[in-house]
Amino acid sequence: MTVEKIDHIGIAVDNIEEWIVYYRDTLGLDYQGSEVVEEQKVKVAFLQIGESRIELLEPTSDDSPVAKFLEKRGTGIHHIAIRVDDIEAAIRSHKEAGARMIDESPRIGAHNMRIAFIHPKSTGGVLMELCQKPSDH
Ligand code: CMX
Repeated sequence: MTVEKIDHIGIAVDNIEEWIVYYRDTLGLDYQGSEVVEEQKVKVAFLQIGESRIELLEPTSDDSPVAKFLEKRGTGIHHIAIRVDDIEAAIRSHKEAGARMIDESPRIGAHNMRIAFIHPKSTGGVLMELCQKPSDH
């Protein structure tokens, strides 16, 4: 299993359209579009930064994990996504090492990526997402 790169950094915001203006027009990142990820109850916007991306996240309902995060902590870095070439192997090695997986098998996230979250208690306080491109399996 190869760890390829930081795929994206997720930033929780209360109003995605407002924050796209900053990241696209002021910071100058390339805005790649937005989509709703129903299963995760979020709307996401991706902005390219070198070989990585910023993912803005806005909750689509009050019971979204991002709504809970905003309520407790306010806007800010929500998660870091690590791109791997074999997500099943990455999940397996985490479980063997005793890490707490939120997802024990991959789910489908934005851009049809295969994703699995690792609990912040097992990573030093940062919510981590493992992700794999759909074409890699
Ligand atoms: N980063 C760091 N710590 C976090 C966190 C985050 N994003 N979210 C929660 N925590 C911490 C809390 O501060 C809390 O810590 P303490 O116990 O020290 O107070 C602990 O984790 C538990 O938090 P909680 O508020 O009680 O929330 P839950 O246990 O209900 O849920 C979590 C936490 C991480 C399991 C849940 O948010 C989750 O399943 N997240 C993964 C799914 C997700 O976030 N989806 C949206 C992104 C979609 C996408 O990118 O496609």
